[in-house]
Amino acid sequence: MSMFCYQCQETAKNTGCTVRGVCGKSEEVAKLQDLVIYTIQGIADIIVKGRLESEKLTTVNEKILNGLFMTITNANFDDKALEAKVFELITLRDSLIKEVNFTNFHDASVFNVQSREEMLEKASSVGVLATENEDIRSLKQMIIYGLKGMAAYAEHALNLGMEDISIYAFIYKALSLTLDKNIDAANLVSLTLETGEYGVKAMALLDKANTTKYGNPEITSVNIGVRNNPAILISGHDLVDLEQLLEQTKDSGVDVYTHGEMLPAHYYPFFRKYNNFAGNYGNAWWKQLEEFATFNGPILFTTNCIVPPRSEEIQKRIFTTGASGYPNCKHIAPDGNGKKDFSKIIELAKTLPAPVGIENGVIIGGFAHNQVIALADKVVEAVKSGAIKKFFVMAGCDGRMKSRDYYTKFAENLPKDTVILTAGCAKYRYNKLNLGDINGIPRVLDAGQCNDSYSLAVIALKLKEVFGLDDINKLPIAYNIAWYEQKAVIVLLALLYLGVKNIHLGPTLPGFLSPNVAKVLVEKFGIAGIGTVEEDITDFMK
Ligand code: SF4
Ligand code: SF3
Repeated sequence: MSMFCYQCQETAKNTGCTVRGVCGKSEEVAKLQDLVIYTIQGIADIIVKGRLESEKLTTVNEKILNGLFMTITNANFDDKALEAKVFELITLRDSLIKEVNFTNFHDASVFNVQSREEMLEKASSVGVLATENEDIRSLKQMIIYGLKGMAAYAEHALNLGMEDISIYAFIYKALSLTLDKNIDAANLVSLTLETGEYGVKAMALLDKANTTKYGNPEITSVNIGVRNNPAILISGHDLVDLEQLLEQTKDSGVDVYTHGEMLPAHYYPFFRKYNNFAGNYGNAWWKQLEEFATFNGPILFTTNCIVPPRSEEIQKRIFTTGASGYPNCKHIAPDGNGKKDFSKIIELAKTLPAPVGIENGVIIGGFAHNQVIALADKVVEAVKSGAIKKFFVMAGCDGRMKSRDYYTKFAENLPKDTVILTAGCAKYRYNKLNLGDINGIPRVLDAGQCNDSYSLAVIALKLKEVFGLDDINKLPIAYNIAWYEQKAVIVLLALLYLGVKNIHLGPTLPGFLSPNVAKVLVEKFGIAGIGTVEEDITDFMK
């Protein structure tokens, strides 16, 4: 076996990618990512055992978040960037060692490598399969995947100047425990729930950072057609990158369109002041190969999800920034003040034709917590009168598996007196269907990006309060969540921490769940997979 990765929903045979990732990740990249994680675990162990205080570790905190983020599915395929990351982390680690006064270091805190070859060799013995017991491996990896998602959200918040030191301290504690060979399953189960608790904190922090800077999302119609100007497509989740791109393009004659998870940026009042902010182009990440061909202009990836481009022509138009990366694509790093120079992208855009339209019309969104709570009277009234029988939380990710047609059919076949609450790129499975409204409330309420699943939890907690219930599970809300990558893992753990039961998770249950760990999730939390649309709707509506 040359590599092993089972962190995402599309893992080969739902057991693990062992030769090459279904995502396109090479063996080399998979191993370098394993080593990034191992080095980060070693740093965390030094911090915890050396009792170093997270608030004094500004650079370390930032570099750890970024390193974890680089290993999220479809974020970074750039072997050179990952190799450089390992060297950077080792240098950082060695300087931390000098600050502590204990000596019995874990191998992860002291191993050394001088070259790519040595990195690959080291990675072979420290990856996922280094933990032999499959239940312990399953729990440790679930925690690490949750931490990757948490780190992504914390990095976006940090880019907006907001942080919560307790999140960093937790990340270090949890990573250090994942190195512990003697930790038992019971302790790992409680650490999993604690990961969910900090997941809520990270999402709340990011929500605060986004809304403080950009205002509260409001009901918005987003154009999905095109204009006649040359244009740049911005993908991923980082709103600061979008702000900088809009500032730098505002008088250039170049339009900016959002793609994938950047769509919800249109819901923030702040971005509407830019006349060149033209609309949203395309769908969820996995359709990018065809959509980038017709877009014509440059594409800026701020985070996942990148699909390896098939033609050199498209590859030349792809730029990356932040934790994302792709070999031979220009990566734009910030200067010392966090400012990114996008002039190369803008210059390239000016030489290329305007996008070819692939759709027409609008998408309605902007139903984050503040907007929904503003409509609370209407919503409560509709529930009390029986006009709304049930809400379906269908947040999460989209993906390329054929079986995800389920979510479109599920949305189409839901009774007309139900409302879908969504967030994340999962929405593209049904956000262009004409599902109508209930007394003026649209039947698909999009809160935003995957991290805005936090909004859905806030809405649920508000409804619980309004209806005077003692248990969130007594609300007429069902959870049918689609997952793909590790941000969905932290969203799931956050929901479990908040006490939400009977979540259905699909299109397949995670391959990283061992049979025993899956059993715990089923018995303790009522987690279930999906069946047929008809059976599931009947079951949910009972
Ligand atoms: Fe396979 Fe997913 Fe890992 Fe890629 S990220 S190698 S598809 S499990
Ligand atoms: Fe989508 Fe990649 Fe997860 Fe942020 S863009 S939800 S998959």
